Amino acid sequence: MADKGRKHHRPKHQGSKVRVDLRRNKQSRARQQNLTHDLLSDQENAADVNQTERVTARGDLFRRRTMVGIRVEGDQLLRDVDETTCLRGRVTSFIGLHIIVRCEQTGTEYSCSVRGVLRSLARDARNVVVTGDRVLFRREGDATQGVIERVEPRHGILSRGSQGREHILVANIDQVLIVTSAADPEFRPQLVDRYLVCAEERGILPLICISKSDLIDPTILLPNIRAFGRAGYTVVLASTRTGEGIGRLRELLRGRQTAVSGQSGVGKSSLLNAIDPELGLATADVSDWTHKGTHTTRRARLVPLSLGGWVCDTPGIRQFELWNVSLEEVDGYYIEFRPFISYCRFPNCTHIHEDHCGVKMAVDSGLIPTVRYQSYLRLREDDTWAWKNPARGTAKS
Ligand SMILES: Nc1nc2c(ncn2[C@@H]2O[C@H](COP(=O)(O)OP(=O)(O)O)[C@@H](O)[C@H]2O)c(=O)[nH]1
Ligand SMILES: [Mg+2]
Ligand SMILES: [Zn+2]
Repeated sequence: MADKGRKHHRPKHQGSKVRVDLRRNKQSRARQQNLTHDLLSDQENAADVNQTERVTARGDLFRRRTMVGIRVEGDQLLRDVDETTCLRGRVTSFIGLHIIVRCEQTGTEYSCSVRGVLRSLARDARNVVVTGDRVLFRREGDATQGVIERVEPRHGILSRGSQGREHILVANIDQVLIVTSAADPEFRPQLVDRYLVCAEERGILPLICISKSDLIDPTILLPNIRAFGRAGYTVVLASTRTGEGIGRLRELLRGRQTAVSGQSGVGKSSLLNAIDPELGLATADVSDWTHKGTHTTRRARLVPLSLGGWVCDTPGIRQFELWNVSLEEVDGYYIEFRPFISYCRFPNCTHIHEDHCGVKMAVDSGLIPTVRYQSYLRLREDDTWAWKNPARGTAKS
């Protein structure tokens, strides 16, 4: 599905005039009925048109039209808008049908809708505007209302697969703070490894925080801390009770865009409150546990730090998956395996049962920490994981 959408939206040539195939309004409306977040402010710009209709082999009806004022950046189509009449802002959250945009200049929050034409330009109707987007918007309606006119190109995307399609949780993230508690809930280094694989695949810098350090004698964690450290990862032992590591985390988060990942109850919100007391995030039981087990899709929320930068601490982020990683390529995301993979005799070596395996030799000689190799084996065996599998249609090109 994602492939198809992209193909049909590929422009025919670059420049200010671009031939684009647009989903027909009717079709996208039908889809939007299930997507409460999609606003139906669908007044298409009928002005810049020159359109024909065309039916694809699959029977989908597309309008083909020449759009004026569209340029191509990366794989996105950008609208030219008059920037002097627009404000710049960041999408911080979604409340019901409204997109909350925080103005970059003033810090004021606006409740926005989306200019209809943006839906047609988006590669995927589900990700027209997402949390973390940098947007140009125009004030319209009362003092705190606006319309999003353009979404700037994204980087640092965290997403998860849903019914075989990409669902973007948050965009424009620099780093992921992976939090696991030393105890209560029990220390789970394999979970950290999974988040590491996801971050590596996305090209987002991972930082590891072992929280609640006050609950244990840290020497018992040394093998794991050493393993992460040797792979080149930053590891911070922290406690909101003793204050250990809080200053360090503050420096790591200052001025950056950070998504916070980790199981419920490991102390993510408490850590963020310790880093920036002005945040006043809800902690413990209430906010997290009441929603556990229910299937309400809670959208990500982005919060500005008083020290500069933004953080995203939401349940959805904790579930981002390896949906775009295939079983065969996961070894490449255990970054300390990389130098040894070239010594494997078989190019498709799984590093499990093969002879002459560079990875296993490195494990035997202590060059790759055993804890990381064991976690690799467990990750490969886990069939609950949503591996990329073209046959099931979860692949993304
Ligand atoms: N012992 C100890 N408990 C903590 C620490 N930080 C948070 N907690 C407790 O852990 C529980 C979960 O914290 P919370 O921040 O809501 O976790 P979140 O679900 O990851 O956001 C709360 O009861 C906190 O009081 C810590 O450093 N040490
Ligand atoms: Mg929390
Ligand atoms: Zn091998």
